[in-house]
Amino acid sequence: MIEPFQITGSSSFAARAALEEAGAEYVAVDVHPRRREEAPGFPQVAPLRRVPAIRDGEVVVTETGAVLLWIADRFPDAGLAPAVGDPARADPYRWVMWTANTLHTAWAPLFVPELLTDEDTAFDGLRAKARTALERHGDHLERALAGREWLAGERFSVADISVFMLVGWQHAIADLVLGGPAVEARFTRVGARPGVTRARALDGLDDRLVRHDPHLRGGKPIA
Ligand SMILES: N[C@@H](CCC(=O)N[C@@H](CS)C(=O)NCC(=O)O)C(=O)O
Repeated sequence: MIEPFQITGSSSFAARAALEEAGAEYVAVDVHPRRREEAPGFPQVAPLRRVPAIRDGEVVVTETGAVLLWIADRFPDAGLAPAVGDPARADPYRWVMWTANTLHTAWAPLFVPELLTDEDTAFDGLRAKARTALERHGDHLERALAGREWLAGERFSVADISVFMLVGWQHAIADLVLGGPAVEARFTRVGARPGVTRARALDGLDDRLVRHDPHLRGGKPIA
């Protein structure tokens, strides 16, 4: 049985959305964000204590991009990425890696500047830099998506899931908009997919990916 370790409303949303899109059977293990040691098996599966992480028998996968590509390969009939060896697979590789190393990391100075400096007088400067970077990344996405329905080639793939999540986080920040009409249209298109819709409901997120049950982040009330 596949066990995704998750904190509802966090990066683990992408893993859950991919599992739902794949029609996978799984048992989610809730990790409490402030008591991560308590989730059975989590310290062994995720030495850095980060979500998402997946255990499937002897197989362990961490890192959102790796988890997404692994789910695509584990459930080939779901068509969440072109087959290994298909030239069309280059697009999901490219976008999953870009979201992992660029778009995901760009959020950190905005959400958690305290991880980057102890000088709280520097927080506003870091946040301003992050906004500029995110707007630039949004413009890159807008150009890439212009005239195409999905991010990678002609069809939906796991790359669309990670971008959906990372674009959706903008709704937690006032006056921040990534990209333009093409990014927005694709956000709506991905959000309407049945598996993504189920994952949103399970994580307590609305259609803008805004969380309505912060007290349930670890799947249980946070003390
Ligand atoms: N590079 C990792 C980052 C994952 C990540 O930052 N997860 C957050 C939740 S959104 C987390 O668990 N952070 C705890 C920490 O970094 O100590 C990935 O892409 O999976």
